[in-house]
Amino acid sequence: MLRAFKVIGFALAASAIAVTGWSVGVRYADGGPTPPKWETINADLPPDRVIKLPDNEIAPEEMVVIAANAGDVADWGHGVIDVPAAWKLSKGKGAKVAVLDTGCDFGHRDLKRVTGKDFTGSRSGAADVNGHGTHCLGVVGAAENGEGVVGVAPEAEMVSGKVLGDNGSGLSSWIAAGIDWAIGEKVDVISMSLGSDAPDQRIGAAVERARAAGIIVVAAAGNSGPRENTAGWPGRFPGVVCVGAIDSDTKTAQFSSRGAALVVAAPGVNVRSCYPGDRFATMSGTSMATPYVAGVAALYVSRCKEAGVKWSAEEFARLIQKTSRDLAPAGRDTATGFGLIRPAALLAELVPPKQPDVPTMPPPKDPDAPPAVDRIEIVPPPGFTANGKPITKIILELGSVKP
Ligand SMILES: [Ca+2]
Repeated sequence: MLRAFKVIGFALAASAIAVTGWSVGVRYADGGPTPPKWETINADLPPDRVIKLPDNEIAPEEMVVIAANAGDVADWGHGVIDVPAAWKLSKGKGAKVAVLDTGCDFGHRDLKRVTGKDFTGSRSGAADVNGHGTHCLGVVGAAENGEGVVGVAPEAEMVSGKVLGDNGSGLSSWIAAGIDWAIGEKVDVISMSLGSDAPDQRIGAAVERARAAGIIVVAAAGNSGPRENTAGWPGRFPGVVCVGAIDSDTKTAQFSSRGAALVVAAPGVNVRSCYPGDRFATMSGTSMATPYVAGVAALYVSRCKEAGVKWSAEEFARLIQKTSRDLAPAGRDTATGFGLIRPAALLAELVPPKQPDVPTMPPPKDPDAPPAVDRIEIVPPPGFTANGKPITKIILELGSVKP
């Protein structure tokens, strides 16, 4: 039996498209997780530039124009979970992440280092014509290159497995093949912003192989909330870090799927990231929260490798539990798992505990031991006398005088 998988995101119909010289926005009629709003960014736009929407079911909520001189724009989520604090310890160098999605805009200014492979037989090969994959890759690790946006792990290596077709759907066999490819690529982290409401054996077995290979597998809870027990697979497979979405007020997104499998929550509403055509867009979904956590996993692996600390998916899960900021209701819950991920606190756990600075104490004195003697001979200046006698040599013996 073949089962189709769908990208987790919002398919929205455009109600208005407008372009001005200084702001660009695309508004959609049917809502989404928050009221659509205009993103106004100072941009040197030719006034007649038209931003075309990709013709597929996963549409961005807004196209975003980022000024060429804006530097690396960090999205709101970076602030809420304090990614910059984590960057003091790691930016992902030495870690490798596979994003299994709709492919990548390899020409995107922020994703030039990504390589990829197509498992869908698409006419466009491994390239992303959908937008979803490019967006997720940008969240994981858009380059810190002085322009565009910046991802959570901007120095991590990234590979893109195109396991979903250009319409955002894929067969489970493609997804399983992508997982196996990622294992062969020796990645440290696999990020899957895709899901199904039933477990698929092909994918489940591939996830098991990835876990056996020591890979941290991160997957979206889904966008079927707020009803309980809506989280899907592969997020519900054992050992997978199942991710829910919060908004900029750290409230659980309405759409975020709920379930006992939830492990952690991350920013997933109006997330700004890369988009095909060397563009940028905001999108919402547990799809966006998932690469946030995959990016943190990359920082974790990178930091471990650098510090010579052993790392594992189990230890990563343990650190999530220990360091995440609990969100209401108290304790682990079905909306946010252990709470909001806190990368800096998580990485800080890796530093081996410092040994207290105990001064080196001399061994206790042995009263029967002969006194230590330090002997110093000093030649006095000519004509030096003591008690009227000329002195040619002064001998100091230290420690030899008994009281
Ligand atoms: Ca950038």
